[in-house]
Amino acid sequence: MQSWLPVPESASTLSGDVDALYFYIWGVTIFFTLLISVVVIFFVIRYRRRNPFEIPRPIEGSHKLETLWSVIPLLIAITFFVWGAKLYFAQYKPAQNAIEVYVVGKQWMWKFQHATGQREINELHVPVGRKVKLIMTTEDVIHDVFVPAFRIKADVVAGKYTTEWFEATKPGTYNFFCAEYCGMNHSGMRGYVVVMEPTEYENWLSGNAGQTSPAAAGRNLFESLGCISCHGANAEGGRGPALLGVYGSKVVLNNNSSVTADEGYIRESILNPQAKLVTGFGPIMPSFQGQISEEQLLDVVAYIKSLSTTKPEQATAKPAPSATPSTGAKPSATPK
Ligand code: HEC
Ligand SMILES: [Cu+2]
Repeated sequence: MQSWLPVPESASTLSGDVDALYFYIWGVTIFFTLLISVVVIFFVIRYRRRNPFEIPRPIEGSHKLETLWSVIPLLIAITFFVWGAKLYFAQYKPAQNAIEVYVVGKQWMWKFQHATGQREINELHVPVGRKVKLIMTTEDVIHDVFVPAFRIKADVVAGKYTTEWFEATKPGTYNFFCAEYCGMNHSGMRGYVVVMEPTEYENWLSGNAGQTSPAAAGRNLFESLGCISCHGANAEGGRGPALLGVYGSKVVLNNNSSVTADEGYIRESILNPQAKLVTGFGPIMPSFQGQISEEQLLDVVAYIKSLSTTKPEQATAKPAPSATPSTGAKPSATPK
């Protein structure tokens, strides 16, 4: 869209479609506002009382007319709905083959972590022309990730993961806002998405290497929290189910229903293991609620995801050998 239009810059595969729908609704609204205003003014003049003794003749109703002016607006409203629903589904369908970025909001900053280990605060570097999937949560109150130039906006809610994706179409630096009032410094809870050419992005990634990937950090936690005693390859008697390949698979539960093991399911399995029991296993897993921060939880989830090696993205996020001590796992703002 051109800059003379009253919309923010447009820089994602979605933004053109969102604007088109927006201007369609806008156009229809203006058309009918003008039409009705003109007709009202015309009737006021045309049917004005011409002498003080005039008594207006009542007009009989017309079913034909009534039907017409009910059905036409209905059809128009349905076009809004169908078009809007189409866009909604396009945006909320999970992205395939996306670069995954973990996002944790807290009063009052945004923390990002890339699958390759880079951590950033209030700044997110992504390549142009690739889908980027954000897996988001919060350490405290509700926040909301809003990137006007990409036309994406989604709440981040305590106790669960929400996801959204975008594909940037133009290199540049775009505003990133918290769009849910979250306390005193809400207005300062903002940052930038830096969209780079693919080669530039590769340089950025390699220039910021040397940090523990979420999967590697998660592997360390998996050991230090004792998960490995029940879920390890050599856990005695297989006290817990093997986690290899569990991500993305269908898990059969002890009530014979089944769930797809996505990030949300793995999260729940750790914080509230009794909520969904895997068939054939007893309720012996302790809850880790309160023992693990949101960031650590994302690391463990990333580790368990890395145990399914079917997806190309996960190859880069392979856990480091546990003998190598991890360094630099603390979040740090990335120098530009
Ligand atoms: C005392 C043994 C024990 C410990 C310790 C333990 N688990 Fe479990 N875990 C189980 C059992 C048993 C199940 C299956 C029953 C259930 O769903 O709760 C399970 C289920 C799971 C599942 C769901 C697996 C599936 O196939 O759907 C995940 C994920 C998981 N655990 C992760 C962890 C993580 C991460 C830790 C460490 C923070 C951990 N567990 C610690 C015993 C354990
Ligand atoms: Cu906020």
